[in-house]
Amino acid sequence: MTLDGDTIRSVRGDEEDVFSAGYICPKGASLKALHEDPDRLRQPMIKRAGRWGPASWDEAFAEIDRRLVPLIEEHGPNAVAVYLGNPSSHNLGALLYGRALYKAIGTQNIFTAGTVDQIPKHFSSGYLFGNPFTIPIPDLDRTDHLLLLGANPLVSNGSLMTAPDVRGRLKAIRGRGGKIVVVDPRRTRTAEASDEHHAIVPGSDALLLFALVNVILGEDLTELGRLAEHVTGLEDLPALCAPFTPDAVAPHTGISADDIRRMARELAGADRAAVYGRIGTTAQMFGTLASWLVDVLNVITGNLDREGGAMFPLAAAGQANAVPAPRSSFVHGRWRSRVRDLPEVMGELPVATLAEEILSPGRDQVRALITLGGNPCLSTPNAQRLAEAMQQLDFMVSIDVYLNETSRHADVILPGPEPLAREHYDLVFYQLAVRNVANWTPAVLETEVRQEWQSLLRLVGIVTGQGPHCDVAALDDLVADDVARRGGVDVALAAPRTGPARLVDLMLRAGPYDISLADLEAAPHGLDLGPLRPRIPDVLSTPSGKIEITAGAITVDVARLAAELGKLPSDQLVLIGRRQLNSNNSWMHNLASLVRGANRCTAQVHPDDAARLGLVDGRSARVRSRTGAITLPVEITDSIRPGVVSIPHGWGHDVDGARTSVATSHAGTNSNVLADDLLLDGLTGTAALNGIPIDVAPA
Ligand SMILES: Nc1nc2c(c(=O)[nH]1)N[C@H]1C(S)=C(S)[C@@H](COP(=O)(O)OP(=O)(O)OC[C@H]3O[C@@H](n4cnc5c(=O)[nH]c(N)nc54)[C@H](O)[C@@H]3O)O[C@H]1N2
Ligand SMILES: Nc1nc2c(c(=O)[nH]1)N[C@H]1C(S)=C(S)[C@@H](COP(=O)(O)OP(=O)(O)OC[C@H]3O[C@@H](n4cnc5c(=O)[nH]c(N)nc54)[C@H](O)[C@@H]3O)O[C@H]1N2
Ligand SMILES: [Mo]
Repeated sequence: MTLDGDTIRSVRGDEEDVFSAGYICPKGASLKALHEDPDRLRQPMIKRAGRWGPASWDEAFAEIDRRLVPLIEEHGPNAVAVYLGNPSSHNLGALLYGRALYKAIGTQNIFTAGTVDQIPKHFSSGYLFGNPFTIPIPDLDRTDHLLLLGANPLVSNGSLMTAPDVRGRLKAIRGRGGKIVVVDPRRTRTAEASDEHHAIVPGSDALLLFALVNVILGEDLTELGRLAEHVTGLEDLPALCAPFTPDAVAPHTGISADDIRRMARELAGADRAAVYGRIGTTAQMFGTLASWLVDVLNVITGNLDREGGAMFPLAAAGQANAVPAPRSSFVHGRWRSRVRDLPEVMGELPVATLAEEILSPGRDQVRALITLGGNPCLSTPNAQRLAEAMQQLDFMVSIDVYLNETSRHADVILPGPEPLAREHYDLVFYQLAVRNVANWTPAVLETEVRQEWQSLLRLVGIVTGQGPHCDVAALDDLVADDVARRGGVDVALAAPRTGPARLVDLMLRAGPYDISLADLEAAPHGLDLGPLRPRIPDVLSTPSGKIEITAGAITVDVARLAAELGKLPSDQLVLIGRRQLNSNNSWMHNLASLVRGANRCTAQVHPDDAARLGLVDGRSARVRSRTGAITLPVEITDSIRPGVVSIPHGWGHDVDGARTSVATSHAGTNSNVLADDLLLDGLTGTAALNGIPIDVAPA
């Protein structure tokens, strides 16, 4: 940041940064525009008699105290639901203090963006390795063979694979003679930059992956290497994969049996290979099985936990598996959603069922909602119904930086500071990074906006009966004591720091490297802690202490997958999503630099489908699913598999009452009106946002 007082002159990447080497994405470069955006909220808002007005912080908290506390007293804690959105995992305040709030409320109704995203991967990791955050990450910089499914990291920049400049890192794989294979219904930018692309039928990844396992076992290509003594349950694998031969799955996946056999042989034959799946493999009907099979392949080819394979990062702070944990079984379903009986996973309930929890009367009905950095009215399935449900709430608070599609339903909005006005440490994403690094970023701008951690603690005070003028510093001390106790360090070591800086300091001191926050402050370009290192067996904490490769909690769903083989391949049109470089889910569309140019919110259709349906490029189509219908421009392209339509999510900003002037004039259409809240991954209830049956006709 080049600053002139509090005016930002320029934003560019830090060439000396140990991880990014100066690479930044267009959204990072837009932080100046975010800073200057007049629509961004800088003070709390209260809605009275349907009209919004600015409020002081004291007024806003008094209003929350007046309306939320009686509701909890009368109806109990489960009457309050919390929705945690994606920005809350990129935000130190929300990450470190959000938990204190929902623990203080004591509600089981915690809904998250994770349940439209990666929960299946946590579930499979929890049962395979013992901890849901023990997630193997492709060792991008050393692998020779990368099989990517349902991921477009050239656009998304890598997810469950934190890696700046993915393009450069993928180029390097090919530069050293390696191979990249992409499995995606669409020929994405990543597919264009790969050696081989297979346009798979949406939702059929688990079938393909099982067939790859089938070939590797059948042709005796299994090579466990040093993993052999650390795996249990392998003997059940042949029977599980028996039905899924290449010939059986070929008509359902759209990939020929010969190609499948060749893919399996090349994967098994590569010196160092990694299999990686992302949202196209998790947010779908067989998300958990696909997530599991990705790692089954990594194990049976001997690539798990080996250099150039799929490895376990060791972050400097917050990594749950940093020290050997007592052996115990991962558990899920400790409670279930009231209306649809869906299981919690990691304490989170599927957001696909939030609307009916609000709309269905009875004990524990959701009457109040707190959103924390989330926009579920654009991001979650059957979005129209959720918006209608929000109208029925007795009270709603949004902790959010805009008055937008979701927060317009709130009664009180509490803004947070922009990224430049808060300190940052990437607590979550270093745990998923392709290299072990640590970096502390101090706030570069002052702000009048209260820090989110302070607002969250004030809410803790309110829901615990201490009132809106509770002692925030004392509550912060309690949180710090808890963090210190769990990390086994003395809280006094971090004095006189307070807030997130104290917690990060304590977590670093409790962490696996001999560093504290002062070391990071002395290294403004970051600390490089080296390439990923093998971590088995210490990283495993299952009951057996081994990789439980055929854990029953996962394989129970195999029969449902096998039933797919008995169905005739269908010619039903299906919808999938796509990410766009200049979008950030739903929320950066209010920055002119990121929405310039042609309308990106188009329905991509294959020329054959367009001809059959009478669709014309650039003209409007009506797209209909069980849950709703939208109208948007058609983009005819042979980059999409016939029978598949792709629409990006996060658009549809032309709603009444939002205060996002730029986004409203580049509105696009909300694809999640079409996403069906009844289509879920069988084990976790994660929404199947890919593979939704639709009809398309000229509008
Ligand atoms: N069809 C379809 N739907 C999808 C997906 C898909 O692939 N296809 N992807 C899913 C995925 S992976 C995800 S993660 C979800 C995301 O779903 P959400 O997390 O619900 O949506 P976002 O757009 O990330 O939410 C951004 C919200 O946070 C606010 N915000 C931004 N910065 C801050 C901040 O610093 N503090 C606070 N308090 N608020 C802030 C924004 O104003 C906005 O309201 O979408 C999901 N929805
Ligand atoms: N620029 C930008 N970057 C982002 C985001 C953003 O909104 N914009 N969002 C961030 C978030 S929250 C996340 S979770 C990550 C997601 O990161 P990625 O998963 O890499 O993101 P996508 O681009 O949605 O890639 C998913 C791919 O899956 C394909 N696909 C759809 N259905 C199927 C299927 O059934 N099988 C297979 N094999 N493929 C399928 C789609 O065509 C698409 O190319 O991106 C993050 N990065
Ligand atoms: Mo996500």
